[in-house]
Amino acid sequence: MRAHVITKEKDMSMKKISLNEAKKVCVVGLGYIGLPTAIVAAQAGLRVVGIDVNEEAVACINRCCPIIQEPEIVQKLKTVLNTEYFYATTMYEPADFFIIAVPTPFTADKKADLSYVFAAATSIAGVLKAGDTIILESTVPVGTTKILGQFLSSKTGLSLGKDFFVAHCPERVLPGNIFHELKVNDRIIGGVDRGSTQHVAEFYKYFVSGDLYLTTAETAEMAKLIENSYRDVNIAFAHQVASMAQVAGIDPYELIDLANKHPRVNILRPTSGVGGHCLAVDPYFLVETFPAQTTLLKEARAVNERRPLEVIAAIEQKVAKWKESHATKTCRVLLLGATYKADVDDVRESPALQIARTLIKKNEMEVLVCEPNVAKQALGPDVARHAVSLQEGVEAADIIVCLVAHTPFKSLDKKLIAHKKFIDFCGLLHTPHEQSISQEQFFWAACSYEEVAQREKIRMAHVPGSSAYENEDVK
Ligand code: SAJ
Repeated sequence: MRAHVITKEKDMSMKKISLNEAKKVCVVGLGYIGLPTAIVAAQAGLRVVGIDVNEEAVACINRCCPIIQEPEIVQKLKTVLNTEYFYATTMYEPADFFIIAVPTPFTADKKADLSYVFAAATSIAGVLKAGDTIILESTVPVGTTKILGQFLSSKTGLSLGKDFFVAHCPERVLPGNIFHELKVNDRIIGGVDRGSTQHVAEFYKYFVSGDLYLTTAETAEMAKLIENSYRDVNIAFAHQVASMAQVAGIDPYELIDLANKHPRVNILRPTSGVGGHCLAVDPYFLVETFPAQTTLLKEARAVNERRPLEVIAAIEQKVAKWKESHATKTCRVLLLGATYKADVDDVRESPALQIARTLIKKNEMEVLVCEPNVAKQALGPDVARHAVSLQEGVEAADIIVCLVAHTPFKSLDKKLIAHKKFIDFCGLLHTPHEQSISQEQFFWAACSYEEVAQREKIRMAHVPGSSAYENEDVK
């Protein structure tokens, strides 16, 4: 059955509604998704109440100093704050629509933690009335939306699908571009029944210019999970390509760029690991529900979780090699980047931060950390002590390790780095400015000629008839 699509008339300006006829919306969870969604809905003329259990976060929002960082969020919040269209509170209120955008992390044994979702549902049940609609935007295991509807029905005595409506509408915005993508990205809307799907489609018409794809709740839940799982598997492949390239003494970024010249190949980029609260979490929701059908997802997660350990081992190997010719000195290693990915300020589940913490704890080298997007206090006390500016770090470092490809790192001062050794784990140097780094300065990606020659000898030692094969000393 193909999803029904509602395509907005391209010239359709946002529905202008007068305040007294405007629908009221409670957005529960004022985080990376909830707060921008609340602001965009208020800007579209809906009466929005932002709800969060964190009193400090609520107070900060009402003072127009939100605790989440997203470009333009302060300016956009200012347009709706202290108007009839938006305020934040910890108290639930009756409304026509309730959007649940609370965290859905996983537990220590990698099971979905839905406690925040059902805590929100319990509070909503206290104010729910006939005619209301609940939209679950949090990423959840398949089947959760229907369970949520049944839970609310049992709590209120209202009839699901008749007295109130429930649908799942997964968010798919990229941190750093949320305000734009919230409005233009296509939406998948999956209700517990057709009526619920329609009610929610009507809601998103207020501010979504992208197409609205109507489907079932289970299909919408699963679409979100496979989107991020698809990405996680492809990144795992890129990381295994990088591991093979390291053994072969090949620059993984040049290798992948060349392979991607094929019109139907698009290998993603090896980095220091997969972080954030999406790709590192969502595949486990599928593994939990479909254990027999997710062996590939499990292995991809294992590859991506091993990546930071592989990076640490490679750094330690290069530092040991450096020490061979600097016996009396302590090697000073500058780590470039600590966030979970380039050009964000989010360190949640950050592989780069994990690498920094581990190297500092092992104390086999002097670790310096340069993270321009995050105040050093946010790196944690163990790492903050090692935080330096880019200039300080590059001047002091013996080896520079590229962990996160932040844009400011791409214009390293040629004079400053002329005699520095580099190890690149994020492709930072493999962009147009790479001419500033000489081939000899690559400490890892291309390996030294001698290392490659030695590998060649070992490899050929297993080829009968080759000269190396006859030469006993490499067997
Ligand atoms: N990464 C790589 N190599 C790559 C791409 C990414 O190692 O080629 C790493 C990043 O460094 C980062 C992690 O993967 O540590 C996740 O980065 P991301 O940009 O893939 O993911 P998020 O978490 O910032 O946003 C994703 C997006 N999903 C997809 O692109 C399919 C976004 O659209 C989702 O809304 C978001 O997850 C989410 O909320 O689920």
